[in-house]
This record gives sequence, structure tokens and C-alpha cells, in this order.
Amino acid sequence: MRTNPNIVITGTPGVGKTTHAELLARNMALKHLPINQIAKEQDCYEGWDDELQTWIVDEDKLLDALEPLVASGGCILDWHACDLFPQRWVDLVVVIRCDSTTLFDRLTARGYSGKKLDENMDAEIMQVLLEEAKEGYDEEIVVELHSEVAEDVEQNVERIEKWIEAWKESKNEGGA
Ligand code: DAT
Repeated sequence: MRTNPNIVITGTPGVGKTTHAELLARNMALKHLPINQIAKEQDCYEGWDDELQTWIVDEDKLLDALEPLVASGGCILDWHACDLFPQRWVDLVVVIRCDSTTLFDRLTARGYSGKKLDENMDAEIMQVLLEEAKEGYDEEIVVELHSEVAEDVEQNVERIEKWIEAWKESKNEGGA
């Protein structure tokens, strides 16, 4: 049984996942799992997509690498996909959203261009990650939060912290 929840923070690249995950991890002493970095460190790739200029992840290998980390709870899974994480691992799914103009500026500043830029912009406009989250998990554990300006990050993290406290209290009551 977990004494701390596992939280997925997902969304299109550039929306602010890592910014949120780092602050939340620091404030609540949770483990931030930047999935891109873990996939790279543990070589969980099965190829390179030249068109999209991105690695193709070997999902089974990645899940095997993550399993021991998430088993004890208290993890923040920070990734631009969410449907591969088994439901039983996950207590809350936070989908970060961002308006198109702001996201465009962030992604171009990151060096995205061409098809990679277009696909990510389309994904945000079509709310692909929100739909993926709603399809993959119970709707009541999926929350959508906006991240355009710095104050949004603080407010969003505060909201998630309150949710974590409530989750812990409900577990304590259940166990009493
Ligand atoms: P992601 O992890 O989703 O790719 P990030 O956390 O790396 O995104 O953020 C991308 C960039 O945007 C980074 O330079 C920080 C900035 N940013 C994110 N959220 C923001 C916000 N609410 N206000 C201002 N800047 C933000």
C-alpha cells in the first residue's frame, strides 16, 4: 500500500510539466521522475524517428525500469504521454495546458521547427493529451491545469498539494 500518491504530470512538450514537477517534488518531498531522462539513461529505445527527430521508446523496457521506482509511491511521472502507465500505478493525472501563442514561442525558443513544431502545436490545439488521459484513467482522477504565466505554476502546485493532503487523509481514515 502506498502512503504517498503517484502523480502523472503530462501534456504537450513545452507546456510546463517539468517546471511543475520540480516545484511539487521540492515542496512535498516527492520523487521527480523525468521519464525522458530515465528512458535515455536506461537505454529504453527501439529506434530513432528521423521525421519527428525523436527517439522511439521501448515501452515494455521503460515500464520494467519504472516499476521498482513507483512501487513505494510518492513519484511524479513527468512525460508527454500517459496512456502507457498502468492504472494501478496512478492516483492523479495532471494535464498541463498552454495557449497556442505562448506554446509556439516556448517551442521555437527550444529550437523546434518544421514537422516537429507543427505536430506538437496541433497536439495541443486538439487537446490530444487531455483526451488520452480521460480515455486511460477514471475521469475523477484527471485534472486539467493551465500554465501560461509564472503565477499559474504556484497556484497549480498549491492545488495539487491540497489534493495530496486530502488523499493522505482519506488513506488514514480508511486505515483507522
Ligand atoms: P515541459 O516539461 O512540458 O516540456 P517545461 O517545464 O520545460 O515544459 O517548460 C518549458 C519552458 O516554458 C521553460 O522555459 C519554462 C517555461 N514555462 C513553463 N511554464 C511556465 C509558466 N507558467 N510561466 C512562464 N514560463 C513557463
